[in-house]
Amino acid sequence: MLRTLEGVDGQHQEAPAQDKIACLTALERKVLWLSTWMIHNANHVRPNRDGLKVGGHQASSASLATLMTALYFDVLRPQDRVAVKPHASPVFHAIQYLLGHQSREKLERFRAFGGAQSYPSRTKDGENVDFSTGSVGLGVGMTLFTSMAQDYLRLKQLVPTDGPPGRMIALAGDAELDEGNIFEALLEGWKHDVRNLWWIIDYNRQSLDAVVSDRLFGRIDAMFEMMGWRVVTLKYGRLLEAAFARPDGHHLREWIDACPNSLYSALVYKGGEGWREHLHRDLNRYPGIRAILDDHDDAALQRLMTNLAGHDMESVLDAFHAVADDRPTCFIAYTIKGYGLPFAGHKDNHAGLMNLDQMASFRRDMGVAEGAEWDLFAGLDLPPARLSAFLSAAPLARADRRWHDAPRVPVPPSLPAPRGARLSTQEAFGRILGEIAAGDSALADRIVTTSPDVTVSTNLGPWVNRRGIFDRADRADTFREEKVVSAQRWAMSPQGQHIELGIAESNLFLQVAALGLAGSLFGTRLLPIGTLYDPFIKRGLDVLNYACYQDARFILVATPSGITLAPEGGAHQSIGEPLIGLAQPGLVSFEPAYADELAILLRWAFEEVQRDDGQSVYFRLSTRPIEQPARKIAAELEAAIIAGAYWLREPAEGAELAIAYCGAIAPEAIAAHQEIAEDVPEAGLLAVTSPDRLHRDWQAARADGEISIAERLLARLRPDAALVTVGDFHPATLSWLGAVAGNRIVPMGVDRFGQSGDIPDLYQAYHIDTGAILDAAARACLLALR
Ligand SMILES: Cc1ncc(C[n+]2csc(CCOP(=O)(O)OP(=O)(O)O)c2C)c(N)n1
Ligand SMILES: [Mg+2]
Repeated sequence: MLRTLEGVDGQHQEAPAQDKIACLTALERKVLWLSTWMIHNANHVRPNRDGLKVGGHQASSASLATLMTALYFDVLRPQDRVAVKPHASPVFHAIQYLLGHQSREKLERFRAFGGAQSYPSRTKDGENVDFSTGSVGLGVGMTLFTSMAQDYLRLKQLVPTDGPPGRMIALAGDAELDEGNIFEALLEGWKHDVRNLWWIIDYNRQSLDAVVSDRLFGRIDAMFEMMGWRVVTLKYGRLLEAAFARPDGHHLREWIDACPNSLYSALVYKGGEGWREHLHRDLNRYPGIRAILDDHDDAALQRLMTNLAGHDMESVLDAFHAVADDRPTCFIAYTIKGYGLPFAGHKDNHAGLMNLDQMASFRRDMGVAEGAEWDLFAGLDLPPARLSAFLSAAPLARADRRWHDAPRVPVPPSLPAPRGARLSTQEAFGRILGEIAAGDSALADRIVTTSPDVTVSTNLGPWVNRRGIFDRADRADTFREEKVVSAQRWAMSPQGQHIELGIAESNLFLQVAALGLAGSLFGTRLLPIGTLYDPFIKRGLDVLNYACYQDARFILVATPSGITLAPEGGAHQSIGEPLIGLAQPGLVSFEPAYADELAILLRWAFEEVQRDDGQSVYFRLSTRPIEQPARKIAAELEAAIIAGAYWLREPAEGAELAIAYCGAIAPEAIAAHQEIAEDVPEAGLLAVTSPDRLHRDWQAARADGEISIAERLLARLRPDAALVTVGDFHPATLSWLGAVAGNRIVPMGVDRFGQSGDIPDLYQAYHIDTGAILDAAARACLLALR
């Protein structure tokens, strides 16, 4: 329902100069044309080789043409960062083209291989994209966590603070607000007193399938206000406001305010005649309304009735320029989906494309001659020189590069491997980070940790105790002040290096993504480490994918994991996560068994996340303390640990059996191997630290016609030797090893979950204990002998 919401609480600036309005209005027309044409060209002009619809969103783009024109050509400053509604990508590309930052060729290849992307992408479109978008809701949340990252850097003086901070801006579809992650972010932002954040909601009251619920949206402004935000509603444009000011005009306002979203949309589609019929029926008793109807022909009446503020350049500029402080601000901008296009307001317009006839008449209206479709200023009623001068004066046109090159953070040649006869990898992680925290290296200063309420239980305690918790304000540790004994020191200050989040894994992944882009966005690298329980990776999986897709760099520590967490119980067990680690592009995963391996891998990870062609790194760690090998690791072994596998017990040349294990199950594999060695002394024991690295290397080597690491390792075995693979994960994680050299594979692992118990009981129940490994090996060997 077009009900009236609370308006802006700041004062309006002086009306912007008429010249500016004239230029922006002309450019808005061009943006609408180019975005519409770009989609039309891709669907109807470019040859189609596979018969698939190319698509693009003409209606969703038209909805944002005014708001984005105002932002990009006038309001944005170089330090501002924007997440664009994914399906307004054509508008974004058109604007970059007008600013001279995008080529015509890429526009002509919109949605083609190597062309401008369907949804703005940092990795494919490059430099001008601040945040990738695509999965609705995530770009919006991303701006909030990037604002926190900006605060983190500025409060520590890690970036220059002489200039004003950037505003983190999201252009959101109204139906994006159905995504829960937005509200998770909103609550977290309130806790952290987030600033410099604008969420601009394209309130066209339509989603993909439907018209947005009137009742629901009526609550949205109250929700933002409850979280301390300013809500600015851009509802009626200048024409409508003028009509409301006429005699009886308030009846027209009340009529529109009470008009259900669905009826308003339908009438927008029907046009002047439809409005006239309804207004005549409902308001004919008011002479003032009759006068308004008489003064407007059908076209003028349509223009009047669709004059919402989100399409009124002056209203938009006034609203944006009126906000001068850093309070987070939500702009609810009333718009029309498909504004200016023939299917405006039609409920089925989301994926609708203009047909050839519609395009021909739109082209005539726009005054664009055939062959002049890509011209910057064709069909506009201002001289090209004036528009060109206006464009080059826009802050974003004058800006240098939008991405920063940030110097790398030096990483020491080795990290201290924790000592101890029995250790878990989780404890080792805590102790390694604790040691780093105690030193004063550059590395220590740039690490920032974050966790969704599992800081202590993932062993970040030693780090946090030394480096403190981040907050915009100094806050004492009350328990400590009251002399209540606790192992945790939780004082908060701007100097703290741990960001404590509430329980929401989506937020964790957005936060590490934002911190992991700090180098590019703000010019100073941070090395984020996020910790969580392994099973809850799935809770934030799309967000993890989103973070990787835009090549944010971070380290993930997932612990506890598997069924090895034992008494902790079934609901917290994880099975398929190593397969996620294997399959997720942009993320390399490790599951080491020993503390010395972890020290090597963590050091490598700090380098890897900083390499130009590097990736983020996921460690799957365990809470199970296991006996540690007494060894000194030579360079060759170190390289093998990083590459993904090494022979813990080397097989004799031509051995007929080997066991390959990964992670905390090492003791069972070692015990089984020892027993087997009594009968088959030449049998080998392969320690796998990363199924993922091994697999990728195998794929790459096959493509390049080279010999893979796994192939070289397995070459020690007889060609038809049996290979038993085992880990506390789904058996498919390692079963592919059977295809490397054609070994007879016996993949062991976990494919059910839900029981609690101690490790002996659980390993036995799920058939990954020593006895089960022995049985598998015996069966495999018998088969071999037959
Ligand atoms: C997570 C996710 N689910 C579904 C989609 C498919 N999708 C793309 S746009 C859209 C509707 C969005 O409506 P709204 O945000 O109001 O945008 P409008 O086109 O109206 O501006 C949907 C469901 C998506 N991109 N991401
Ligand atoms: Mg919408």
